[in-house]
Amino acid sequence: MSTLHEVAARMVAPGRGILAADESIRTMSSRLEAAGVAASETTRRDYREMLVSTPDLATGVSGVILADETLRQSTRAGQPIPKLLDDLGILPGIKVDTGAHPLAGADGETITEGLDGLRARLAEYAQMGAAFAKWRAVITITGNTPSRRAIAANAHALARYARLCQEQGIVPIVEPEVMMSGAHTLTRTALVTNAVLREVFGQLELAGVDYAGMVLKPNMVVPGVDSPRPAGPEEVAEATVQTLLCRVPEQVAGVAFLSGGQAPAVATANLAAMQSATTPWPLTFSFGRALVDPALKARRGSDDAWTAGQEALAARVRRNVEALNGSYLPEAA
Ligand code: 5MM
Repeated sequence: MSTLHEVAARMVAPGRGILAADESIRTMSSRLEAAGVAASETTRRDYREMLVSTPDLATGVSGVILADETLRQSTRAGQPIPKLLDDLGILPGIKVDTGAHPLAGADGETITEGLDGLRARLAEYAQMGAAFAKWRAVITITGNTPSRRAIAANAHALARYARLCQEQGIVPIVEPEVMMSGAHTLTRTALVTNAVLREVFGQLELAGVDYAGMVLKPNMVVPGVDSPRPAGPEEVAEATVQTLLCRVPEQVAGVAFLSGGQAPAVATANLAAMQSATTPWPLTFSFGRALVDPALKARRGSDDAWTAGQEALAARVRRNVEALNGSYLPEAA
């Protein structure tokens, strides 16, 4: 088994998922400010250090996706953050895209950038201890989007990124996110997700990506956030699994869902409902907001609340592990 296969299998090992703590400097700063913390390189580091040093994090978290800034930072005690994760038995990962930018001539659609110079950046990240990487494509649903062109351009970029990662010995997380914003139905999300995954796997195939050495990070198939007809966990699970079974090759190492703005308990309930399906790949979590929002609120920027922040994160991780192992009981959303 190659190292790529081993790392990918570790990322989606039974009963564990991934913590997405890779907010860009801009997003992280605005989230800290919203929690009453003045944003700076130091406060962003302190917040990330709080998350990754949560006691027993490794029992439910196989890997943490970091932003470039965090990968280069050390804890207050002077230990490099990727080394801390490695010592804890958690794989350090790195977000390598440089964000979604307007796609020329398109109606508000975006193309995710970051391919220029990526080979050299990946080589440096590997030296710094990154075991896996992440690239997120953003697909929006409106009356006239997504366009075939936006889907094709983003799928092509994801495939070039993924092949470059594997060339450099890094496992790619391939994240095509169909956004929840809008009033569209669950059926429309299913159709769009199906079309996006079809194009993404077509491009991954063309690029010669080794499926057993990658992890897919898709959206769950949910109705738009403003849809008049919300869907419960059973309906979401059924639509999500059926869509994935249509399009995701069985060799893919695993599927780790993003939370996409769902309330933490809703994302966990949906994940739990999927576990009874028979799929060729493990289904786990790679949540950002659904894991860290309670921790950010609990901490509110005070050092005294460091423990409260860690307890809030640990509680969400525990619930998601219960979702994976079949012992999850519904919570108040
Ligand atoms: C943690 O946020 C990630 C980076 O976002 P920005 O570059 O926009 O700051 C983001 O890619 C995240 O990993 C995914 O969207 C999944 O997070 P959610 O909150 O949707 O689970």
